[in-house]
Amino acid sequence: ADTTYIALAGNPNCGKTTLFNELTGSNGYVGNWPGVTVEKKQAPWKKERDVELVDLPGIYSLSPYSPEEVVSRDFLVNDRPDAVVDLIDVTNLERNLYLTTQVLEAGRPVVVGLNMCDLLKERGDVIDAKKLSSMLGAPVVEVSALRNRNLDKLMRQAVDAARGGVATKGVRCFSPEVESALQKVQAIVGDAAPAELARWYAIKVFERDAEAIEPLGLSREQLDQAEEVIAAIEKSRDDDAESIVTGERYDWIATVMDACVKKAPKRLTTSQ
Ligand code: GDP
Ligand code: K
Ligand code: MG
Repeated sequence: ADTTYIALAGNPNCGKTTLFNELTGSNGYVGNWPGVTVEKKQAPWKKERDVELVDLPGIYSLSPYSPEEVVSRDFLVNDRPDAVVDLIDVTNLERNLYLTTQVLEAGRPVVVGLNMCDLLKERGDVIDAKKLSSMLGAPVVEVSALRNRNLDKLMRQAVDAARGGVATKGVRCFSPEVESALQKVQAIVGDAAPAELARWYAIKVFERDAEAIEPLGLSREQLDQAEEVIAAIEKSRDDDAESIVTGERYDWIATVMDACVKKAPKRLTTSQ
């Protein structure tokens, strides 16, 4: 049978190495990603040897500002794993979701693992995983990599998603004004971008991410038309396009936090 490739993505310290070692028995191939001194780890899932896990570098974003970010997005967008497990440290949910909103746009089937759920219990915080799943448009599995909880379930869902081959859509996290600009840019890019990556590339063009859009080989005319759309919204917002995108992602994440997280009431402690 063909090998099924599943990438593990997540912020630094979200527990990716713990998960990778637990799933693979940790005796996999370790080397560097081509051209950079960023560690690459790859090994089969110990329960199904034809499922290959690729541990991506820990990152906060898929922008091009560090070798780790470039390696991760090149792998997602160009090498195209069959599915992605996006691992989230649930005790830092708000910060971790920033990367998640971008991973969901990369045109691959995504399953979200909510890691460190054992710590959540201690704190008394409650996450509505069903609601979170519906807002993200992707399956969400509550796990603990350290305590080996629900890891088979996470992998089962990832393998199913990989073999189903249906790319996750990406969330509608932008305001109507920005959304309409993105639609215009997407139309300008047209079939220069593969269908599964149409939205990904529309956002990258909007952000003027030259490195990301280079493979599209857009014409001068297409770039000028896009620039007109981008400049108009920058003028109306008095902000640059990249900051607008970042700001709206965080605004959307705030609504997700409101809808999905119930904090434990703060206990008053008395000193004695
Ligand atoms: P990475 O940077 O994403 O590779 O994260 P690591 O796997 O190195 O984990 C970071 C820290 O979180 C380590 O101290 C792990 O033991 C701890 N950790 C990982 N998963 C869990 C979990 O499910 N629960 C708890 N409580 N700690 C975890
Ligand atoms: K670490
Ligand atoms: Mg690690």
